[in-house]
Amino acid sequence: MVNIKLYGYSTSPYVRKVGCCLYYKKLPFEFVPVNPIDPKEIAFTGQPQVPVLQIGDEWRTDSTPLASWLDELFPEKPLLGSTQQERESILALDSWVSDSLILAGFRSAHEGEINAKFRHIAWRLAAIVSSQTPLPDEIRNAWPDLLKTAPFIKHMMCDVDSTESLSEMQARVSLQLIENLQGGPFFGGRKDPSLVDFAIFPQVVFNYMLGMDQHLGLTREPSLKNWLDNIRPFLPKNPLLVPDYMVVNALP
Ligand SMILES: N[C@@H](CCC(=O)N[C@@H](CS)C(=O)NCC(=O)O)C(=O)O
Repeated sequence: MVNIKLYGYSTSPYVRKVGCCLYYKKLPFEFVPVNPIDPKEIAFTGQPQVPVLQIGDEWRTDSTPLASWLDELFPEKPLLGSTQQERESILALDSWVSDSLILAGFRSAHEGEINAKFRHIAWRLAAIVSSQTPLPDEIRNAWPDLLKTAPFIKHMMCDVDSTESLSEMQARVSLQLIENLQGGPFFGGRKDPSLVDFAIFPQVVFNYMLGMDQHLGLTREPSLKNWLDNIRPFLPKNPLLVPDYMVVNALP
């Protein structure tokens, strides 16, 4: 079996997405934690973005093209379906995940008021990063402000539709999440999991499992609760690329 390494930080939704794709395909891989402040672990790539996936001697970036690369090399359990039509509808939903679901998460980090809850989440994120790439105390302490000023998050904000408020966006995303399930059992009404499920899953459970949200809001909606039950058998108990001791809430 060829050597597979996934470089990244577990606080990145895109890194977790690729991790879940690898788990689904049952491909053994090494997760190499990257320090987001000083990403020396990926210096060999000459660029700062994670995830980086290395298969044998070749490395590539960008989660969706990475999923496509995995399908080319390991066609069993396809992430992008088996026909051109399936591929197109999976890619359309995957774009929604990036442009709406994930973007809304970054937007709340960027626009959210720096109150006690915001600091709690930010410091917890810093603790998660530090558990794998130790950070100096002053950096951990400054994490709430660093989230506000991170250049890549600022850059992502260029894609936000400023005529829609953050709370309107969050409400829209929650409704579209249910719509896009299309009755399940997997996203897009598919009978098998796809890239879309693995882009969504680690995003919607992360804050709950890592102790940043008290409730897993998702499970209040019966169709999403069913989906969670459908997808879980395809993944390990902790597919979030964090050490087990950082997981404080198991899924119900
Ligand atoms: N389109 C990329 C986005 C990846 C991305 O935005 N990664 C962020 C972490 S969540 C990153 O590496 N930011 C640091 C930087 O760009 O300097 C993907 O799908 O993989």
